[in-house]
Amino acid sequence: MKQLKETARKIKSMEIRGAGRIARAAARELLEYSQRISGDDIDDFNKKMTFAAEMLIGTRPTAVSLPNAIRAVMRYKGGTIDEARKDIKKLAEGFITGSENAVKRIGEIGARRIRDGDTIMTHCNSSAAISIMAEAHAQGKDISVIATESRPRLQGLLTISQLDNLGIKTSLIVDSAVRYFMKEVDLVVMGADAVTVNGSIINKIVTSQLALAAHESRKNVIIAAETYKFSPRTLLGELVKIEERDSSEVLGNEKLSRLPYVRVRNPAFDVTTREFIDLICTEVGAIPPEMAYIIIREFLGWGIEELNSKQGFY
Ligand code: RUB
Repeated sequence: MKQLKETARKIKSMEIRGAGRIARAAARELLEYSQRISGDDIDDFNKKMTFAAEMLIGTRPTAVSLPNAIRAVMRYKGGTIDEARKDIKKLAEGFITGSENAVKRIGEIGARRIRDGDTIMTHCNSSAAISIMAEAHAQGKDISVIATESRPRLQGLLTISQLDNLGIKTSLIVDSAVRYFMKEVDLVVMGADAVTVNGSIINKIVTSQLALAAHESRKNVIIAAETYKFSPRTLLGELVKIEERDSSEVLGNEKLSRLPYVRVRNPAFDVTTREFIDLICTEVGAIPPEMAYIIIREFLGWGIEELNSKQGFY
């Protein structure tokens, strides 16, 4: 329980962050938790697994990769605890390896869209988006990157240090400079926390402004997103919840307490509609956003019947 709570805390506080990493951490935690459950009553074991799954799902509401990963593991079967543990291990390890391979494959597919000499703009810190840039660079293409700071948590600093380690020339800009620099950009590459059935993508706040500025300048926007970032529940008409984080991330609590009439709003993500997205690069291919439904149906294995049955974890 202590380790389960600690993993949940790390995801909530963003010590573990980025939609892919969150998903892999949750799958790993469920696997390890299943090994630690004591007793020999399978019903009790299942109840404890459900409790753990719910605790992890509650940590961050926007990254759909999290419930998708948890659901992939919670599909386990087994009449005994031993069988259940074995199945959980297989499913969790399968998810983690599949996820790591997906990020690599997205790099290979996405790099084909990058030409020698391109300047790429990116936002926040996305492993899938960086995989594309890293692969293009590894292929010998001379690329440079303009990376946003990504207020308020400054994930852009992670991006510039990862790109720097790879030897990729990078400029850091404040978020509000995205339109100013758009004229120097050849294409935009960003990640996603969620993709909806109608092909909208949800990613770090500012993504939609950046995509709008790119659209205005006729620059292509490529979204790097593994298939488990697609949201099955949007098939039922649900909207992806946008996480609003603590105001202290924007302005320290101390400053705020001196301004009693001020309220700070801190949405962590925003929605970019499909008309501003050229391509979603997944591990099963580069698709137009209009094809999101096919991914949910064919590759995530979700049917409307199963969703309606309200079984499992969403
Ligand atoms: C991270 C973020 C990333 C996506 C995709 O937000 O918006 O672009 O999660 O990342 P936060 P990846 O820092 O709030 O988690 O491609 O690594 O899954």
